[in-house]
Parts: sequence; C-alpha cells; structure tokens
Amino acid sequence: MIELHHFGLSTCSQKVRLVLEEKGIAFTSHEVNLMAGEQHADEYVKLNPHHVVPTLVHDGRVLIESSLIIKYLDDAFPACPMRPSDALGRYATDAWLKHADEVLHPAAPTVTFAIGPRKAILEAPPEVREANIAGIQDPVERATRRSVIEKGVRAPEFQGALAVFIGTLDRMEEALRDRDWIVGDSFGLADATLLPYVLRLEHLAMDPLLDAAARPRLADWFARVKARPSYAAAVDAWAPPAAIGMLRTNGKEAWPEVAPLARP
Ligand SMILES: N[C@@H](CCC(=O)N[C@@H](CS)C(=O)NCC(=O)O)C(=O)O
Repeated sequence: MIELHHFGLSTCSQKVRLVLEEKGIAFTSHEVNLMAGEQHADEYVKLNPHHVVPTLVHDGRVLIESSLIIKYLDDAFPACPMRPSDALGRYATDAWLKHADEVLHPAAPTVTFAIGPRKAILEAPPEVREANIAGIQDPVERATRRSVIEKGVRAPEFQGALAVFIGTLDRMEEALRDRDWIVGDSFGLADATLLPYVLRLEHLAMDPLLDAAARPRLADWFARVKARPSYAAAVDAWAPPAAIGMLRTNGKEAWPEVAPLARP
C-alpha cells in the first residue's frame, strides 16, 4: 500500500510520480497545496518535518527526500530496474541525483518565483504572503524567496540560479552525445530526476534555451521523454492548464529581461 503526499507542479513530486508510473506502482494520492500553505499544517509536518513535498508512505513507513524515495522504489520494486547494474552506471546515476539535490533544486524556486507565480503572490493579502514565506525552514532560502518575490528577475540571486539551470542543460547535452538516455540504455532515475527541471523552463516560456538550434540532443531527449506514457500520467495529468497558462504568460513577459542574463 503506497500513499503519496505531493503537489501537482512540484518538481520533486513529478520525479517520484514518474518513477511510480514507470514501475506501474499504484498509489493513493494526497495533494498538499503548496500555494495554500498546506505543507505547514501540523498533521503534515508530523510526516515531513521539512515542510516540503513529497512524502511517501509504504505500508506505514514514512519516507522523505525525493532522491532517496526513488532509489528506495527502485530497490523495493526491482522489476523494471531504473538504474544500470554496473558500479559505474550506478555511480553516474548517483552523481546526477546529487547534482539535482545540492545544486539544481536549490536554484529552482529562485528561477520559478522570480517569474511564474510572482504576480499572483504579490496580489495575495500581505498576511497570506508573509505566512507562506515565514514557513520556509531554511533562512537563506527564506530571504531569497522574499527577494525574488519583491524584485523578480532583477533580484541579485536570479542570475546565478539561471546559470545553474543553463549549466545543467549543457551537461545534459554532453551526456547525450552518444546515447538516448542520461545514464545507461533506458529511461532511468537520472532522466526522471532531470525532466522536471527542464519542464520548468518550458513552463516558464524559456523556450530559446530548449530549442533544437541551441541544444539538439537535449531537444530530442525532451521529446522522447514526453512521448512516454508515464509522462502523460505522472506529469501532464497533474498540471492544471490555467496554472501553466499563467506561468507561460508571465515567462513570455519576462523573457526580454532574462535573455541578456542567459548569454554566456
Ligand atoms: N530535498 C527535498 C526537497 C523538497 C522540496 O523542496 N519540495 C518543494 C516542492 S518541489 C516544496 O515542498 N516546497 C515547499 C515550499 O515552497 O514552501 C526533496 O527532494 O524531497
């Protein structure tokens, strides 16, 4: 019996749902609305003391941290393995997961909140906005969130976060030089981990970073991932069209200011 506490557009939730779908594991869904601050509810914090999604509960055992969750799922449900069996392949997978946890994911809210939901957040009652920011556990992340909500892409933190995304796209383009998938011969944990961040750029209408002229192998990989049934079930089905429309509209408006910052 698997239960997943998650949010539709959360990158870490998308990653876990992709692995569940790829492995054909059914789960009971509990949505935690991050925009309404449900990650800070007392009951939820008992499960996940970091006030974040996702949390997976397997036969009553509580698992947090998305990279650890997907590795657990790959171990606990070994049919349809999503990591190579050789030591070097497993090392390469771990290296991508570590990059996502330590470098890419911390940059994601900075890029997202500077562009996407910023306007809606600024229009919310100040006490709602403040309560949501105050709930962020890490003080640096809290200060950064405040800065990007106030200043958007002109916040001093924005360009460095964007550079992390662009550097990751370049590394992916290189990794795909002679293979279809990021590690090994089939769609795996590394692909499931990176897809949500590439998709986030698309949702924010940063299309020139993703097009085939800029990074042809990455563009092919993105199309291949999107063609998988798991993508429709784990990602598309949980993406409210109105929210995506809002993100893309704000992204298009921001692009003229972002483009000069994206140049090497
Ligand atoms: N290291 C954690 C990070 C989880 C995380 O940051 N989740 C985000 C959504 S992708 C979240 O819940 N944020 C809560 C907030 O923004 O207040 C993991 O991999 O599970």
